[in-house]
Amino acid sequence: MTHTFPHNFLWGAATASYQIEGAWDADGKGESIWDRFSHTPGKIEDNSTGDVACDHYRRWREDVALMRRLGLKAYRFSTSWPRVLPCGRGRLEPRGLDFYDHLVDALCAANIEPFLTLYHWDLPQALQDEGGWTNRDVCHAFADYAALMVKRLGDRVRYWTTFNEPAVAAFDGNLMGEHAPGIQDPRVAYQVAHNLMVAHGLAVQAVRAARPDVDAGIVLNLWTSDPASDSPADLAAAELAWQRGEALFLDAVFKGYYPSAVYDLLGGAMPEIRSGDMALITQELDYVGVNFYSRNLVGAEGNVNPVPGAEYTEMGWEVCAPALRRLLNRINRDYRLPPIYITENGAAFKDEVSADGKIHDPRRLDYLKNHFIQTRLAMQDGVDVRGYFVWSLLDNFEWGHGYSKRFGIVRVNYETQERVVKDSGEWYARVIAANAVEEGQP
Ligand code: IFM
Repeated sequence: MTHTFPHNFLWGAATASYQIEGAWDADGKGESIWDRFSHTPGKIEDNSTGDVACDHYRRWREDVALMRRLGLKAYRFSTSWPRVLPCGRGRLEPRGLDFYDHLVDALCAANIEPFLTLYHWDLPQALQDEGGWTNRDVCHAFADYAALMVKRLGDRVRYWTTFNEPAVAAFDGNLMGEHAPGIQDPRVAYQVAHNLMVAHGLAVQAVRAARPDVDAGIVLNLWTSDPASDSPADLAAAELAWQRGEALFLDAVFKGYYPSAVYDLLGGAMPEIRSGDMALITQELDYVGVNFYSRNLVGAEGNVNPVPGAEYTEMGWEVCAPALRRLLNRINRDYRLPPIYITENGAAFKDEVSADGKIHDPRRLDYLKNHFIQTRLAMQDGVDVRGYFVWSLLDNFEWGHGYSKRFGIVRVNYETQERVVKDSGEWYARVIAANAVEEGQP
């Protein structure tokens, strides 16, 4: 069976600045919290850093040529705040801004729609030193940075995402301490979560004030919480997990309040919410990005893990494509949403380079194929999905896991920086060319 997509469906691939750029201190770039964190011994699984990563800062021309060869219609990337504003505010580094300017020009010349994210976790360290996202001044600094970027690039970049995955920035970084800045404090984490929302609202306003003609949105990472059984206890546990996790950000952005389950959880430890904050947070958006990887199977006794018989990726995440269709239908039912883009979806598997020099990665190919199909089915259910970005264009620095997890549809040899398109990448190019996915064999 063939699943054909609408003619203007935006097929793309995604990356993020710290994960691919390298050049961590080149051309006047300031230190980010991820530079500081990865340079701290013991923080990254394989003791690596993003100092060089995929050397994209120097190889961007080659990378855009690769995107063109794959036929990508869009490229989602993030800009590094400290590359442009080394201290987060004040002195501008023109070489940093020029880098993004040239990248955007090259994308436009290649007919690839730039889809820009302003914050994919690399906060300037200078701002962390002022309290990071717990400090409301940082929210205003972010809005100023957003305005600066949109003034320079808004004539060519239509899509402006404020934040990538605020949940991960807030909780992995400030509750679990597994991401930069490595804090483990629930009070800090929830204040960061709220302040990220405030910064989102301020940035949307700043982007619109600078250029009313661009599209503004946010990207959320969403997992379904599927009940382990139909028992009332499991159903309630699954719903509670959804309310405390996903609904925390969805309700704030699209309804203008936090779920009561979050108030129940935190009680007197709720973050400081100033008058007017919730109205600020719930700005009309032009799109919402959904990053989807897996689901949680939730029971009253805890999560079911591993799920018997299920397949898992190298991240330890269950492969469950039908959950994506359920997720899209649920958010479509519960919220008045703008158009949706799947802004990330993909899988880390152990890749091997075969004797023929190729990377045969059937599991990644199948993963993508099944998620494309589930998305198309959700669209037929009535969900307005406009595009899809595979995570990731390139193998890259997978945060606390370093280079040990490979998500790319293009392999990166970190010794030589050679790029080799994997089978999944070649297949994706065919999907884009056909604007359709064939069920069954590739
Ligand atoms: O690599 C990350 C990305 O930066 C944000 N979303 C999830 C990906 C895989 O973990």
